[in-house]
Amino acid sequence: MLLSLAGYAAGFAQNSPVKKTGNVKNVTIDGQQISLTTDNAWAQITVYSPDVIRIRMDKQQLTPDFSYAVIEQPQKVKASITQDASQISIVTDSLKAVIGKAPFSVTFYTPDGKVINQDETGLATSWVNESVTTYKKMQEGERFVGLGEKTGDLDRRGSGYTNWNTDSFGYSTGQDPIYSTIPFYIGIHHGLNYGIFLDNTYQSDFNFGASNNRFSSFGARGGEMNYYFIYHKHLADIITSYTALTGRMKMPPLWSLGYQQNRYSYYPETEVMRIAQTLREKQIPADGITLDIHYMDHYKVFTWDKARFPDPRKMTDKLKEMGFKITVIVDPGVKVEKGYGTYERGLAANIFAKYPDSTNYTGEVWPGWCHFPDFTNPKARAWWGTELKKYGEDGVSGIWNDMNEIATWGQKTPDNILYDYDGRQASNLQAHNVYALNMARASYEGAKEAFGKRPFVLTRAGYAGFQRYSAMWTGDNRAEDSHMLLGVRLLSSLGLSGVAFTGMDIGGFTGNGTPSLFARWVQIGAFNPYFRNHTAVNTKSAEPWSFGEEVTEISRNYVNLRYRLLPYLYSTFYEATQNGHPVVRSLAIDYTFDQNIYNTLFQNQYLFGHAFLVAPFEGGAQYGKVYFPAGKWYDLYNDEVQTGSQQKIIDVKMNKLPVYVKESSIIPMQSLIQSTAQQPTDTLTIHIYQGNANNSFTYYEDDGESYKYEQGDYYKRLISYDAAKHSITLAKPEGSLSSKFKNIKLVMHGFGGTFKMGGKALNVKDDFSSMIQPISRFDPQGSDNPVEGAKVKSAVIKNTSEQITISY
Ligand code: MIG
Repeated sequence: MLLSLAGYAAGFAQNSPVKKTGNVKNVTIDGQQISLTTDNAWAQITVYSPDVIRIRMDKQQLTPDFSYAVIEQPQKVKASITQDASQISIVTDSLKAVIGKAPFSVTFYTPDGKVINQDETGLATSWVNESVTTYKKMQEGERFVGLGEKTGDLDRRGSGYTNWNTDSFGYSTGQDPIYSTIPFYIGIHHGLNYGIFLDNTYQSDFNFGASNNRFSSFGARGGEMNYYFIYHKHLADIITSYTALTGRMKMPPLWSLGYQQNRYSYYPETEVMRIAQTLREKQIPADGITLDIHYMDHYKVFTWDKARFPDPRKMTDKLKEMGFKITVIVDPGVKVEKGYGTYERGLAANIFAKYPDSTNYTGEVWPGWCHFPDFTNPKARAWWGTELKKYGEDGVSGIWNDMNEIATWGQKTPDNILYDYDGRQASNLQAHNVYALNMARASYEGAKEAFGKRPFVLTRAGYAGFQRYSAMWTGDNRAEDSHMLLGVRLLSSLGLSGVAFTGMDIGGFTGNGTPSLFARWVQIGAFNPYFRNHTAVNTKSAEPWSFGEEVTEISRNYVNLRYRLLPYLYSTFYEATQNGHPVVRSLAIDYTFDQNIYNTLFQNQYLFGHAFLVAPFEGGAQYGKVYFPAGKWYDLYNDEVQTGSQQKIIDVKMNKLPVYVKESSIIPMQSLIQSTAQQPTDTLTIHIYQGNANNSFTYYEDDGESYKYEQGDYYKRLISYDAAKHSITLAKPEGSLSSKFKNIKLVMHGFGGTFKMGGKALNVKDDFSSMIQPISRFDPQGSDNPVEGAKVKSAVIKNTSEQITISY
């Protein structure tokens, strides 16, 4: 009986359409790398760093390694790799991995032996035709966050997702997939967290307990099983390791952090000028105007419609004088049209994606029938860069990459389109998800050359690693409350997935929003990394003033705050260039093991940088529930203190976004300017909030437009708050640049008593601080309302380049 059952099982396994890895046969250990074969597979396990282990497997011999995402080589590390008859064990300073031999299965442990992550041994890794999947045992209470631009909840437990870059006009709040692919997620359980990055560009699928209660899994429809396992005690460090693998953004041009005005589309030139003038007249600070597809001659990329824009250079010059930079949209489709320069040069350079019979693939999109540059071909990327020179001459400052999923009418790019894949040849099945990454790369590299300054680059689609080249916005959202809140979660999730520079269409792309929705959205936008107002072609006007006087005033209030916060924001971006941490910080980063933050009531809350807790609510909300994580929190508007680890119901008004400042925060601000082309006054105001936690902030300045900072041309200063020692220290500045601020005004929130500087009494006065004045004169109680703000202590000191120590 037993025998026949076993025989049946063996027979089943033999004929099964599911091919398992099976048992380990041969093992070779070579330094930090293990190569092995199993019944059905070849595998390679590499210790990448003490915290990162890479696993590659295929049902054929592994082919030479190549990745568009990973730019880091394995570090030389101390790792002990040993084996016996039943297992191989790998021990580094930070983790331990055990590879079971019969059958092949992987378990990751902490150094003290707790299971972080383990294969579901009965399933492990297997193939169904060309699809490969790794199954992990679902841990008790396990949560999952990240995976990039994915709809749904912060905690992805119970859901499954697909990565296949898709043009998703007016997507629903649960739609999947949408535009981009970042196959990286973070698992959280029992006070532990780990990251898994599946570097496979084919359509990939993730299952976090959807339709099953046994496993979480990740896999792809072709190619290798190729994943990086990352373990750290703190979630933030997982993001640092992930972005060490896939790269980090460079400093953005300062102007791109200002407010950007857009619609589909502003034309002709007089309309663009009217928008620019109105922003200045209404004193809504702004730095950018974006031109959508109607600036082109019949949607032909790299052309201008001469009737609408007779002299682009003259226009961009005039706008520059007014403090505006122009970003133009580019679509990948190049119209097939004799005599059209870009098309002719593309043909001559032979850089378009092809069918297997060597004819160029033709798909239909805005300009009509088009060929598509094969951005996976280095020649095509260089060619695109040459085409971009024209925009440099025209005085363009930003490139907005749209439709790069690729989007075509019909939405079905054929499987058999062939791509160069940097000399390796790949079908559309393998190359589709990296098309946009390579377009963003071509735009970034080309524009960097052509503009002679840091370009601003924006993309709609992408693959892991695109953060090296481009910011991302979340595409065609809807002018609805649920979309505004979904957008916040999309930015949070992108942040968890290594993308710091993100934004959404403020106000909503499709449909017409209400004034209260717009007001709330602009408030949230002021606390988003990329801050752009946009709306679709057939909607009502959606500039702030289109919603009436009150919304105009609310918008101005928050855009003003944004501009005064630029020193804080720019420094926060600097941090992103150093450690990959996002600007929109999901609460899962700093409060990973606090179960309340995953409550769907609170999942839209986030930190903007380290200091501001933003609590987004619907436009028309009258009240809302806020969760305050551990610590002490100051109301941004009046310094009222909330103690953490509790929820509170608060009143919500249209003119006021609930924002709280974390205790011990250090927030540098500047005087109000109308654009970054204007200089603020020479006093930097540093707000410091009394607290019981230590804190530090790296203040950073550079010229805001060149790459000279890479040669040390910056001004950087560590500001530390030592709660136990009762001191605030501004370390000696680093870098060869001097600060544009000659004075520092210290504004101390929540402090009493006396202050000393360098041992001597510091002259501190009682002062009143108001970061923002949200009470509008349209508020029914407006006139009765006292001006909002807080009693603080302040002192103005010289910004010397010696260490400055303040004690209290
Ligand atoms: O087929 O260029 O997501 O922001 O305004 C639509 C026109 C093409 C889609 C982008 C949107 C842009 C629009 N584009």
